[in-house]
Formats: sequence, structure tokens, C-alpha cells
Amino acid sequence: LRDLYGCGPVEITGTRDALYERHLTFDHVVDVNRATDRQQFESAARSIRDVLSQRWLRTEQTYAAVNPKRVYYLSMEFLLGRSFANNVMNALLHPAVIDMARQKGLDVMALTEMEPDAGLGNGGLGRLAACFIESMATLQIPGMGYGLRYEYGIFRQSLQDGWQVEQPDNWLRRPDPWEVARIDEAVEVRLNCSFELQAGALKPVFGRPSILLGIPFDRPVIGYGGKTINTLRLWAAGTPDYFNFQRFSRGDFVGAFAESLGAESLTRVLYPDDSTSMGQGLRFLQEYFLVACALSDLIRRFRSGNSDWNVLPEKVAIQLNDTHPALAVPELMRILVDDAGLGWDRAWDLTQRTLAYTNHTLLPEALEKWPLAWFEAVVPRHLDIILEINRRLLGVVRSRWPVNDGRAERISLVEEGEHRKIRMANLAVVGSHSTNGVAAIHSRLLRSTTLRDLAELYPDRFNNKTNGVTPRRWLLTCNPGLARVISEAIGAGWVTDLRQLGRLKPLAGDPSFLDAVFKAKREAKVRFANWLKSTTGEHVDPDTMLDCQIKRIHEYKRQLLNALHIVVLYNRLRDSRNMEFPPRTFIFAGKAAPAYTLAKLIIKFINNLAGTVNADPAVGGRLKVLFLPDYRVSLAEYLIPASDVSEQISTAGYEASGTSNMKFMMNGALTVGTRDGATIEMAEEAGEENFFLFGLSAGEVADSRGWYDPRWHYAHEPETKRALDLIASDYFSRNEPGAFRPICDVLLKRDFYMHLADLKSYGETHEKVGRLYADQKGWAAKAAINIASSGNFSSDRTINEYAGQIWRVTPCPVP
Ligand code: DL6
Repeated sequence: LRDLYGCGPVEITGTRDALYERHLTFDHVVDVNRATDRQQFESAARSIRDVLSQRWLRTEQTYAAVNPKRVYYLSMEFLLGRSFANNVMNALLHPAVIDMARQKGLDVMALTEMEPDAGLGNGGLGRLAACFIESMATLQIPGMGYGLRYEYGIFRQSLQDGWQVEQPDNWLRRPDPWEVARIDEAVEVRLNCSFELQAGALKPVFGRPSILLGIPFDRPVIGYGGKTINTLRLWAAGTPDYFNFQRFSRGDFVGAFAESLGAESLTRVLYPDDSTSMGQGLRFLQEYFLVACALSDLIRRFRSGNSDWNVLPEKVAIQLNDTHPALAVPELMRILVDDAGLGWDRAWDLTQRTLAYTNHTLLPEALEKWPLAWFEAVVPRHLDIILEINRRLLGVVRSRWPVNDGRAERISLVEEGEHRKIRMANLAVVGSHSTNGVAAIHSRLLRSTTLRDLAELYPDRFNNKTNGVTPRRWLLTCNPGLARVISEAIGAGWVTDLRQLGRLKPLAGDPSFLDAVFKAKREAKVRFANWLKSTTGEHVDPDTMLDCQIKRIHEYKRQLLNALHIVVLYNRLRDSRNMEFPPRTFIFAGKAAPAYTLAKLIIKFINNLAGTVNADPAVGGRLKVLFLPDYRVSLAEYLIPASDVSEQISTAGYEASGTSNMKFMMNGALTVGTRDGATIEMAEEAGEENFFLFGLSAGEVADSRGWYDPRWHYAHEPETKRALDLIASDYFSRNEPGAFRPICDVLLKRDFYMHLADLKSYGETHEKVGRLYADQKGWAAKAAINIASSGNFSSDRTINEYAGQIWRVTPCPVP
């Protein structure tokens, strides 16, 4: 492997084949011919990493020499999924790997299946972070991700009798071949608490200071083409002393390890909630730990190249992925005031100009507010700083709006009451120079509703950055058939410039192109069906329309609307066996937060519905419902290319952006959706005539609060009534009477997310979908227009906007 990336001969002796074999022999000490699939995967991955190591080093050396402005993306979640196929693809090692596999008789598909998903995130927010760091590397931006190395990622979901069961995801049980432990770069984190074993449980003991170690584990982030290899640095918690020798000598063998066990448990598990800020103190500690490790590390790097604190905002941009790392505001102030000895005003100016904040939700229950008492107990100095920021902030507010209309209380960083709380979103807005939403409608609603007072105080700070996804993972790698069709039509430039897909528009009338698109879809459907069969035993007929709703289970995302509509269709099929009806497979997948009882009941309902519908001879195979367990990135990579219909049906005004909507669109699925999140912008790009939009707008939803009554729909829409009556009659819960009563109650008593208001227009829209699907050419033409119109939804575009408008960084090419 000589001079692969123009950085001189790679100083590894032997051929690339030998690399692989050396790892089998020396890492695993196993006979090459007797290696297991997992050993083969690890050795193949390690050989890929070997090839990349010099380039990875060269990237960091270049940054150190050039001293460019760097971006640090702080996120509690990086939902990476698998790395093998993407690393191979981005490093352009695809031909070499195929060649090697052929020579060695290796099955590359089987190898990739050996890699567990790195599920270090809950959903959209974490997957976005993963797309963003890949785009930064592809755009040659000196960027680094900072997160936590959870030993257990998002739980594995299995189904028992239709109910979700959570199992621990021990993804690091076997050594991860990509990561590099940097023990020498560990940092110390000081807390005003320590950990103790009390009655068998680990408890924080407040007021007894302790020092934790943050141990960095680096993962390569390979830009497409392999020119830049940035770093994702994940922190694991540890203690300086592994165990307490005095306690051990006294025979207290368990207690001797209590402190280190307690410390290590800080990064043990990812919190499995995406839309509530649960009141656990451990989460608060995790957030502080990430912030303290990241800031200590980046400030050390900054100081190694710059002696003048004043240039901090010219050399460092820190993006806060939601409020989770918002403690960066007081932590940076503490570093600048206490450690660097700067005056308050100068420190405050540098802090604001360095930090920027992205908001990802309008749901009030997801906006973090932490008890002030926790700050007092764990990070008292940070509380002092927050209160001083607040004192000055309220002074400004009161002098600008002298009439007391409650504004100061709303803007205050402290929510008053019996248990005072710190409002993390307010802290993030006040302590930074930019606050952005993630789609146009979301950014608008942020300004006009959720953060209105702050937007009036700082109108210039608020901006929009519509999300995007990386086309390398979400088209090139996961859908090779379609990628080939596109590249044959317009060349391969789209891989790094997705706007070029627009050149496909004229081909939406070209029968041979449409035929190729159709064939690629069919190929992806067969591939998915085969994969599903081999991994779960479940059968999917590739000749049916695949209609998919895959995302977290939440009332606002309205899986229930989809399920209700299936009940309506089921009733129609039972009435008329000869009805014209394109055979459909409805696929659901998604996890529910373990404590979200109704979401778990929705999963159970969908499974019971599936059981009944799929077994009913009256349906005659025309309708099938599937709930695929354990939704994860790798499952999405098989399913999205195969999908015909993408369900994006949240109550308008509640989905900040959505990102699976974009992945479906670029893979040629047609969207049934509400005017919500980025779906609005997608429909604008494609033209509404190429979308299936339905339902109330966000304005209509807001206006009907106060008078909306779901019973009106029940009383006036016979199909709605019949569907609900069927559910209430225990038709889908014969052995569990009353099981779905809570669902009927939610829908009929309050229906906060307005399922019944939209059910009729949703059904009418689906009728249009069915008619178009029967016209194969018409369908393929719309699919082609959607693919051609998806160019704006690349995370490269989004990152370019962040880079130019928020971070003000430029590429730093690695020679
Ligand atoms: O911005 C990424 C993603 C959006 O696409 C989704 O619409 C939004 O629901 C999600 N937000 C969260 C909320 N977490 N918090 N806080 O995951 O962000």
C-alpha cells in the first residue's frame, strides 16, 4: 500500500492482504483458516484503520502547524451505527476490499453484519451529530466531535407478546476496532461530590469533593475521498486511584472499589429518553462531565498554539447540540475568570463569541430545567457564575422594559418556586452569539412562541439552519443500485455536491431512466426482504407497496394516526373482497422511552393489529402490517432504499425538522406528510404536486386549541366511529379485555395531537397514493422528481451554512 493518499509510502511492511492476516495472527492468535466471522471483521476493520492511520495523524499535524480556527461539536449523543462500510467507502478502499474479499473467499456482507451498531444516541438529534461530523471531514473543515463513550448504548428492543422489552446494549463487549484510547491525554474533572456504596447502591455524597478522570477514546471520522480524517473524541469516566487499598486491606473488598465503580458508572449508560428531560441527577452529572472534559481538552489545545486569550473566538467555535452541554457557558466563564484571571466583562465577551446553540425541540417537556440545589451541591462555583450572569441580564431587561409585565421573570435563568430551577435554554441563548432552529418553520416558531422574549431581547442572534443528512451513508453506501443509476446519468459529482441531483429533473420523462429507477427500487426491496428473512424470519413481499413509518414512538409523531387508518382500510376490505386495492405492507419500527407508558401501549396495539389483520382470510394478503423490532441505523440502511412511501405525519408544529424524511426522499420514496418541520421545505423543492400533503397546518392546530373536540369527528365521520368502536370492542385484544381503552380515551377525550381532526384527509390522501401506485410510470416519474429535488438536504449544505454564518471557519486542506 504505497502512497495511497499522497503522504508517502505507508510504513507498514507487506501487502494489504498481509495486513489482514497479521491482525488475525497477532491480535487473535488464530489460524487464518479457522477464524470466526467476528475475528475476520475485527481484522479487516483493523487493517482499514492501519491504512488510514498516517492520514489521520497528518490531519492533526496539519491543524497544529496551520493553527486554523477549529470547530468543536459538543453532543451528548452520536448515533453512529456501523462504521465498516462507510469507512471503506469514504476512504475509497471499496475496490481494494472487494478484491481482497474475493482472494480470501470472504463474504463482505457477512463481515459487515458482525459489527454492532454504535447506538450512542436516541434518534434524530444524535444521528444529526453523526452526519455533521462526517460532512465537516468531507468539507475539510477542522472539526472535532466531543461526546461520551457510553458502555451501553440505546437499549435493544425485543417484543414479547407485542410488548416492548428493553435489554442492555453491551456494544463494547468485544473490542471496538476503530477506537484508540488516549490514556495520556486524560483530564481531571473536579466535583463537589463523591460516590459511595450505600445499601448496595451507588449514591453521590454531596459536599465531599472528588476528582474524576476523563479518559478520551478517539474514532476516525473519514471525509469522503480520505483527504481529511477528523476525530470524534468520546470520554469515559474513571478515577485516578483504581481502588482504595486501605479498605481492601481491612477486608472490605466491595467497598474498596466503590468510588471507582461509582465514577465509572457515570458514563455507563445512555439515557433512553429523547423528548422528556427526566429529573435524574446522574444525567446532570453526565452533562457536566462532558462539558468539563471537552473544555479542558480544547483549551489546552488552544493554549498550545496561542498565548493571547483575546483570539479565542477567532480560533475556536463551540457548537452546543441542544441544551445538554449548556453548562459550557459557566464552565468557560470559570476557566477565563478563575484560571486565566481575566476580568468579568472580557471573559463574558469571549464566552459569548465562542459559543453557539442549536435548539431541537419545541416540546416544553423536553426543555431542560435542572434544580438549583444540584448546582449548589455539585458545582457551586458554576452556580455563582450563573447567578451573576442572571443579575446582569435582569438589569438589562428591566432598564429596557421598565414596565413590569412578567418579561423579566420569563427571561430569568432561574425559575422561581418552591424548588428553584435553572432554565438551560435561557442560559444557552444568553451565553452564546447564535441560536438556531433546525428547519424554517421550527426557527420561526422558536422566535414567536417558545423563546419569544429572548428573541425580542436578541433579535440578531436567532437564525435557521435546516437540517441535512450525509448522502455518502444515506444514498451512496446504503443504496448502491440507485447510486449507480444516478452516476450513470449525471456522473458521480453528486456524492459531494448533492445539488447536482437537480440535473436528473429532465430525465423524469425519460422512459429508460424511469425504468432504471424502478429496477433499482425493486432490487433494494428484494435485498431488504432477503435480509429481513435471514435476520428475523419475517416475510415481506417485494411486490407490495412498502409504506414505512420508522422513528421514535411518540404521540406527536402519530403512529396512532397511521394505525387508525389501517383499521379503516381493514374495515373496507372486510366489507368488499373484490375492492380494487394495490397490495400494501405497512411497516413500523421505533423505540419507546422505557417510562412512556402510552408509547409502549401504542407498540402493543400495532402488534395486535398486525396479528389480526395478517391472519384474516378476508384480507387475502392485500394488507400486511409489520412492527420490526429494534429499530436502529443499520436497519434503516436496509429499509429506506426499499421503501415506496414515507410517513411523516406529525401534528403540524411539533416535529422540529425530521431527518428520515430527507433520507426517504433521496432514495425515491414518496412522502405522505403534514406541513411540518423540513417536510415543508422538501415539498417546496419538489413541488406540492409531487408530494402527498394533508391535514391541519401549524397555524390551524394552534387556532383550534380551546375549541377542538374529537367527539365531533367521532359523531360525524362513520369510518372514524367504526374504527374506534372496533378497537373499543376488544376486537384486537380478545384475550386482553380493555387493553386498548387508554388509547380510545386519549383519542376521544382530549386528543391533544389531533389524530381525529386529520384522519379523514389522511385517508383521502392515501387513496390518491393508491391510485398513483397503480400507474407504474406515473409513480416512477414522481419518485425521480423527488430524488432530483432532494439536493438541498445534504448535511454538506447545512454544514456550509454553519461554517459560513455561525462558526466563520474555512477549510484547512491536508496536503
Ligand atoms: O434536529 C434533529 C432532530 C429533528 O430532526 C427532530 O425533528 C427533533 O425531534 C429532534 N429532537 C430531539 C429532541 N431532543 N431533545 N432535546 O431529538 O432533533
